[in-house]
Amino acid sequence: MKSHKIAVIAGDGIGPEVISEGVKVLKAVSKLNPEINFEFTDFPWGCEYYVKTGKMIADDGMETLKKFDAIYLGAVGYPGVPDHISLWGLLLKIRKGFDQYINLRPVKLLNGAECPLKNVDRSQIDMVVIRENSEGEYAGAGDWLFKGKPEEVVLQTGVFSRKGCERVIRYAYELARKEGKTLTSISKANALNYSMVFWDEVFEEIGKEYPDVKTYSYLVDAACMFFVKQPERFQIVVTSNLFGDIVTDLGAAIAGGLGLAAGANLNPERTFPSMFEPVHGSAPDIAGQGKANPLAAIWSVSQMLDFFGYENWGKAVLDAIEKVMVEKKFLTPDMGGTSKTNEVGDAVVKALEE
Ligand code: GGG
Repeated sequence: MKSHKIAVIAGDGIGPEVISEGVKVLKAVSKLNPEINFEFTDFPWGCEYYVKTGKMIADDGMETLKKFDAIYLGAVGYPGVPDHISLWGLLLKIRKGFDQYINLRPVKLLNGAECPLKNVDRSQIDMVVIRENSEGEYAGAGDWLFKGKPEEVVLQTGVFSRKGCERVIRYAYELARKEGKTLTSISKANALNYSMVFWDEVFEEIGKEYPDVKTYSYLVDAACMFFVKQPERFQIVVTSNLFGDIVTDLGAAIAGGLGLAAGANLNPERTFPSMFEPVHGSAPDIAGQGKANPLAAIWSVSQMLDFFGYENWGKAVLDAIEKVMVEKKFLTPDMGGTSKTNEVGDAVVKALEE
């Protein structure tokens, strides 16, 4: 029997509500296949912990997390704690500290999901966005000069290293080759005349090693338009940290909403644990009311199963999500239903068992 140690950081707001449904699904997978076992350890880190201790994560938190096979994270952010403190203190600290340089975000319109777009072939909204997850505009490089003075200047530097660009772009080419899909790079080289010119050059250079992969390159503004007007143009997408964050929210909007947007933060070399999380934040306005949609958190469990090599179970979980959505008996209010978070989780488990 193979046992996987999962560190659970439910975090803030709706995080604990959605994460407990994902844990429920993992336990169901283990029950259905006793060859797979998960050991869960909960950690209380997040904004409440910050309010009590002045830290988002314990001093030895990263050392502790290193011993796990995966991290399952809910959400960070709560009123009273500035967002940049909560993001940098936990989420970005883990992504960077564990070199999770791939952020894999599927944009796939499942059957049963609402799509706001008219006249599109639903089956054509099926892409995977690979967001560079370790540097770019999220490198934390910058300065705040002459604070409070009339000549005040703030700098936020985008960091694009050769190593950082090459590894994410190569990962994207490999995935496109493996899946026999097209690869689209999203950048903005006309305006960002250093970083994005470099990105485009690396994309082209690496492309020479993959003559079998059909490629496209879009400016981010044009890409946003095509996400909405012709999403069928995109299959595998690779882009920078900031653009990836933005286009995947747009992707969520065309694929059923943020309640269905899942994300995996991968360290492909497996030197460090990878982290799985719903894309959405802590939604404090609905926290504690059982209204939160757990499907994004459950979809990220499917990604975790894929990463562990249990692709058949990853697919089974995704199929179970889709079944629940098609049946429409157990859905949260954001999807037009009246069910509670835990009822949707129970319905996914039931669909998985059928
Ligand atoms: N589910 C994790 C979470 O709370 N995400 C909120 C967020 O703002 N994330 C920014 C990012 O993914 O870079």
